Amino acid sequence: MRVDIISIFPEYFAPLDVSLMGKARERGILDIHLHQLRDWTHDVHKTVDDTPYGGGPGMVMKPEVWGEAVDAVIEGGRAARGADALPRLVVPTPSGRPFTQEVALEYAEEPWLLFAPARYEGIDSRVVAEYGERLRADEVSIGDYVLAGGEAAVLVMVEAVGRLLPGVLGNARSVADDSFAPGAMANLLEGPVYTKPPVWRGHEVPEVLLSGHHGRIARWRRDEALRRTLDRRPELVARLDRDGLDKHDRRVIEEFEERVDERRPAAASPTGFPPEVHSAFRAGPEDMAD
Ligand code: JAH
Repeated sequence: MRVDIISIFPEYFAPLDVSLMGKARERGILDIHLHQLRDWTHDVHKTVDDTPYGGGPGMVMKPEVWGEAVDAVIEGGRAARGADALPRLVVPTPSGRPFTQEVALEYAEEPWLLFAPARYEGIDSRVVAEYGERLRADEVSIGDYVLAGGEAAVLVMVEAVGRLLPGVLGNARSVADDSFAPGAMANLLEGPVYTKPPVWRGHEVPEVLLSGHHGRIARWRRDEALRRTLDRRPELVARLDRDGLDKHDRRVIEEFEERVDERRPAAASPTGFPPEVHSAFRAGPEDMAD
């Protein structure tokens, strides 16, 4: 996969030389090209921003500079990848569509991504309007908080996508098991994990994990994943596919709700839905040991 990044802080991306992403680049799986946006300015001050139309605080990034930069990077990529090649343009912004594991999997299928992280109050909106007519242009958010610029969001996305590329993770670890990966554990957080020693500072590893009983271990892990998700992300449980829940899952959910009633008597249902909604969670695979 080719990745181009245009930024006024290309040095911000030094972490992409390290660890898994560094290895993927060495091995040619990830072909990252960094560009200094100011290279496409024409004035002595290398100006990239101007005051916002309509007034208000802060500055907005000028469309002409971004337009020349994106055009040039597309031409450069085409010289390497063919005259018909077009990148998918990704602009991080707090007002974007959520970047989720689903989006990461979609981007991992793309041969060429072009990231355009902004500073100040963002890029003149005509830039995404223009490229939206010429290629797929996405405004995406990695979470509901405001950064000082889009660079950190690009680092997050390149790592989330890069680790999904064939050959980046060892065969020992499957991306199918990830929290938020489609499959059996879809929409469940991963539960706790342990390694040696079996007792550390008086804290014991749960007995079942030492039992060697693979069916019971799989069942316990699913129970812990469900309990953790109910506690930390109840809205994910409310969205669970009913066909993915078995009788045992339903018992775990009921027991959790009873304990919530003890601890927080005034608390609403942790899923945010009334009890009758939970009766919708009926029937499902019975393929795990009780
Ligand atoms: C802030 C340009 N979703 C996280 C996120 C993404 C981008 C930005 N902030 C937060 C941002 C300032 C300027 C982009």
